Amino acid sequence: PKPKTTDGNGISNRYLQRSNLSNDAESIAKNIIHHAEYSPFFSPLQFELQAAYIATAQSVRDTLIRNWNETYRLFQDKNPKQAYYLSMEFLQGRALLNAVGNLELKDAYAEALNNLGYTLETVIEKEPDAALGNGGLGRLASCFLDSLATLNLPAWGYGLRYRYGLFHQKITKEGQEEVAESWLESGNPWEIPRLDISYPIKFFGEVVEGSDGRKQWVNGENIRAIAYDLPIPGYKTKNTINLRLWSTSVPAESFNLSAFNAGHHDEANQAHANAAKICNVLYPGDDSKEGKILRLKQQYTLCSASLQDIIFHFKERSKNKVNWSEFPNKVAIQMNDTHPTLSVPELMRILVDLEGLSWEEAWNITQKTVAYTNHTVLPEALERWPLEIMKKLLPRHVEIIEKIDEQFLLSIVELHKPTGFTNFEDTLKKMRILENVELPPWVTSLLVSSSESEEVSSSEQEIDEDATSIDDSPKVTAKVTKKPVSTAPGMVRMANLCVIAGHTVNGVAAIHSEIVKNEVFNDFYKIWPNKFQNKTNGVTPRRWLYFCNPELSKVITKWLGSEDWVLRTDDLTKLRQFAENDELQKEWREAKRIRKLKLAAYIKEKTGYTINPDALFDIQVKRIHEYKRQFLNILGIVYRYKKMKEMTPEERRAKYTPRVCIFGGKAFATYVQAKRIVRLITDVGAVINNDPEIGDLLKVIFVPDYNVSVAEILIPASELSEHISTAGMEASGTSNMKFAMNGCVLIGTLDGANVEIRECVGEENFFLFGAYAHEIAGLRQERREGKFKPDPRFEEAKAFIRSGAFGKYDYTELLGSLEGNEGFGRGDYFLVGKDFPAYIECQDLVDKAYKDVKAWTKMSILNTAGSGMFSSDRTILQYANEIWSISPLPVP
Ligand code: B1N
Repeated sequence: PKPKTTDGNGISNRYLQRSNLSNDAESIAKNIIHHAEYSPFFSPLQFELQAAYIATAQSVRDTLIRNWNETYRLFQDKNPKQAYYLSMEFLQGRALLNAVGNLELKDAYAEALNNLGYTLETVIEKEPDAALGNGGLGRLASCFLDSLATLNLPAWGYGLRYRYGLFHQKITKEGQEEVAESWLESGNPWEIPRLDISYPIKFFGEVVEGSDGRKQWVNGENIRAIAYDLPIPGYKTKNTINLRLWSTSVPAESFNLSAFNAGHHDEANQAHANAAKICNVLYPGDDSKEGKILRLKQQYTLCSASLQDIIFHFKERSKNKVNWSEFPNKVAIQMNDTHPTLSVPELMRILVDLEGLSWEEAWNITQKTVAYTNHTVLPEALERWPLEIMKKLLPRHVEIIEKIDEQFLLSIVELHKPTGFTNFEDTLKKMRILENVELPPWVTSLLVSSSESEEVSSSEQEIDEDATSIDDSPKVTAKVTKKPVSTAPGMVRMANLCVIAGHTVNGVAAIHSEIVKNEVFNDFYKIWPNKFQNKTNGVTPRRWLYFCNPELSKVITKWLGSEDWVLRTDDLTKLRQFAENDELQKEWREAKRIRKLKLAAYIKEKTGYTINPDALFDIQVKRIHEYKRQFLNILGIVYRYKKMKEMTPEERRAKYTPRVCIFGGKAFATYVQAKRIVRLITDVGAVINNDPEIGDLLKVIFVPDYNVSVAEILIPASELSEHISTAGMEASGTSNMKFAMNGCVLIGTLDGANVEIRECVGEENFFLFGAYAHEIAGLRQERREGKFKPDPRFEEAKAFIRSGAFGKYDYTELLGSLEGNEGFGRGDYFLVGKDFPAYIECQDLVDKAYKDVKAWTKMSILNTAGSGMFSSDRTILQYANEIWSISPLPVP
């Protein structure tokens, strides 16, 4: 395919210059009205709020498109090395405030809209979140795009354009209910459909050998991926990069007109329906075989379309002098977790089968091009796909993966020749890409001949030499023992493929990267120590402080004397010298209070509960997961409530600080235990919030449908935030960084980025509790041996729930997960019982600390002051320099 460029190259400069856009409020107002009239989304001549939002967005988009085109043209001309960030998720949130903020047009747009009878704030509220992600991994990708554009780096993002995103969460009396997210229903003014940029994608079919000896993948199901571009503006720069999202369809000719006319309507539509469903939702259920096929189709669509596009640009920029060995000098591909792993066999397929390179050349290029970021150490989250399913769907890719696997075995065998192969089999089996697949005979023979003590059974058989597909594998002539074929199905371990193919593997926080090296991928680390890096996550200070918390930002700017901190967050440390200054402290509290009032109003609107704005706002927002331990939080609240009920009103007031405990987050639709935790939180809230004895001393709120926009309301208003995962299980966390930036004090375990945050903000400004990562395995072992003695306070909290104090719902199954040693339930795998006493004692310290207003404000200021290193600008500079080797290319 030869898609045309859409950068305006074909348009005469004379006319391009005439379309210059003016930035004064009057011209902007005219432009908004122009769009309302001439690019309507709705009924004609309307300018109610919805139409005003769309027209405003279209007007901002004009500037974005101009900047996008200039950036694109510069990249095309200068042909720098470019990074491509492939991700299944991008959690962009809303675009309007971010765009006018980055373009420094916020005041002009506010004035223009005032002249048209609206406020910018109300118009902003009309935009639905682009919810193309589920959590931290997706939001990280979006923060990275903001930083890439801001730092003028040549880079693009690639993802999928899901019609319904993940899901919209409703909170009812029964807990969480999922409904389809309708973010595209009223149109998306930010996206630019590139109907001329589309690529063919194939599934199923077979592999044949062409007359030239090259493998050809033929027949099967054929669809097309169509490009939709979202312009990503940088802050205070013209550079505007691209997030290219793929949508799936089939050409009109695939519509079976004769079947349709014969009344077979569904059959006629089948090809289109099959293609369209690929982009319906993010993470469709994958328990069924159909579900697995759909997920693999999604992953392959992302990888294949993006690679075809990357290669198209490489060729176009090479100007007919394509030199494939230059490819890694022009292209860096980052795989955001294992979801884009198929990029590896797809790049190999294109280079070998379509471009005619040798296997060795292609492998060399691929390895130098791709890099892998690991985001989790949870074994169940490390992707494995059934070999059989993959073979049917992607027959050629499986051949390629098998060959990569065998080449890998060969290289490991070579490496170990000097030391011999005793006890080597298990290591090999653990490291290779294929699981539950017999080792090639030439490997088995090596292993047998090296271990003299091993008995050769009677089931000896001759190995067929031709059975080895690998060209340069040792010829096997010896008689070897054929092990019984395992009954477990063959699997492809995506992470192992990523580690083997990638030139770099990185974790996302210091402690996580150590676990990646020393535990999860230790066998690989031992042979390739230089492959492994750390890139501690970061968040964009534009969206997560400057735009979402304008009051606090103003105070910071005033005390630092300039706004430079928005780009140089290390400057925030200069706040330290004023941390005890009464005037700053007063301004700081006033700024925070404005945001607390806004949150209180939001909570009233969404849940009906009235909260006291002077109470301590204690927030835990993140996906609901047992390892994140929302359960520990709510059990602590249950215990607190019980103790309060046992006291006189005077005792209560003396001991406790008024608190509003706020939760938010989605549980995966099929994750039953997580959904029970949501139910428990809402049940507990329903009782406590209506208990007149308790009043404003304690409130428990579950904010429905947590997303980027909700986070922008919650985080600026927070005073205490909870990051209380079982140590070693949270790879990094990124909301912890946002909270700290907004002057929120953290309570947490020594896990993920908490470790580095605590170092940066100072130990005395962080409420630390709980077991350490290195103790966890031992604690679980103790538990298995029946040695764990639960604290009576923990037993009391659980018994209170069991007593029915929070309604009729049967919590046996949920509470059961905390019991037993490993048999019944899960033997408290996440060590809630172990950390419970330390947690509630730490919370008592928080109560005391909050009563000292001055000391608390100081802690708050020092959190912001120490948060500078958690800007994604810092993270992205490290990726640019240490993984991608790309350099800034600013648009003049
Ligand atoms: O990635 C974030 C980290 O800050 C979080 O600690 C980490 O939990 C998160 C499979 C994931 N890791 N793995 C996922 C998401 C979807 C899926 O299907 C895994 N998300 C994370 C950014 O580094």
